[in-house]
Amino acid sequence: MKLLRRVCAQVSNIRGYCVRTADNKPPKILITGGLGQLGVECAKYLRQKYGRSNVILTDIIKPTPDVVNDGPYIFADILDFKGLQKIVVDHRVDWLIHFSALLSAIGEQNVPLAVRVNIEGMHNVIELAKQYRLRIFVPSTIGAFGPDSPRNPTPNITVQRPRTIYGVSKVHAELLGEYYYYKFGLDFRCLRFPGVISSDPPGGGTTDYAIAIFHDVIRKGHYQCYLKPDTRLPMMHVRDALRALSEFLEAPNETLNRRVYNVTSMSFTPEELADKMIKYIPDFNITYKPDSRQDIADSWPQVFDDSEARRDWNWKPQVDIDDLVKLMMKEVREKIIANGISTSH
Ligand code: AKB
Repeated sequence: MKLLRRVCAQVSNIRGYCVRTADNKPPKILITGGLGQLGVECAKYLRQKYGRSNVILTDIIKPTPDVVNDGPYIFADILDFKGLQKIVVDHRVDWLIHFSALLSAIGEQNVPLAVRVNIEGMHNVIELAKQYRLRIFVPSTIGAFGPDSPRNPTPNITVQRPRTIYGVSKVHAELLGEYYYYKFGLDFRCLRFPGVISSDPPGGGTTDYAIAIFHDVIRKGHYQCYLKPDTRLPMMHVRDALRALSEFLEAPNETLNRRVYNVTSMSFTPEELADKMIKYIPDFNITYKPDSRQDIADSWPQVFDDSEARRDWNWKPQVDIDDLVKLMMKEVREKIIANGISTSH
């Protein structure tokens, strides 16, 4: 382990943590946007690996008792640079996971706010990471591509001309991160995720129909889909997403040929997903009423090529569509019951 760390540090001018920090302790990890779609689950996952007190969840929202009982939770506003500096110093942070962002559909409803949160917020965290030599992870998305990109498959490097403010802000984050890597040696890491499916309620994304469908069908036996039945999009269960994030964060720098990688698990359409769900709830009913989210989906990749991630750091998805439906049926039902809501199935 000692030798590996020394090799990591030597072959690169980037601070080589290789799972533990230079002083042989687990990394201290700060998560922004902690109460969004991935934060709470991500904190749980990383706390199991690195210890409860080593993962600090932050947001500007008042947390539920469950979140507070799980581990450290503090207020952090990504638009307040000084406040962020204080947290990094006080808690001796090593790694920063920057989740704060408005997703695709919600971003279109409030572009000025999306610019502030997604673009100004990114400026703050990247400067912070540079100043304090943090390893920084920023998620990107299939939404960083647009109608001029090849859609099936979409390779790691290709034309990126997104038509949503979310996509524009993510291309900006990718380019800024790469620039800081080449210019300052910043250990910037970024994965382009497909639609991430978890039992948490939908959070304003275009791929979120694949979450909402489980909540509505289990509660009411019916779902009205805002995308056409044959709209194919890349997807991933949160379990694979968190494993990808964690394995990528731990990958030694010298194995990485890029700072930004595509990752995916599967691609499906609303119709194909509904067909799989019938096995669990035979009499449920789905109708289709496409809205403005259809235009967004039509400009996004249908099948994502993640061969570079598989080659460089051994990425391999584990959850396929059958596993995903099985997991979601169980997890969403449990969540609905825990919240005291009645179910029709
Ligand atoms: C969205 O739909 O906006 C997100 C994403 C694919 O990045 N889930």
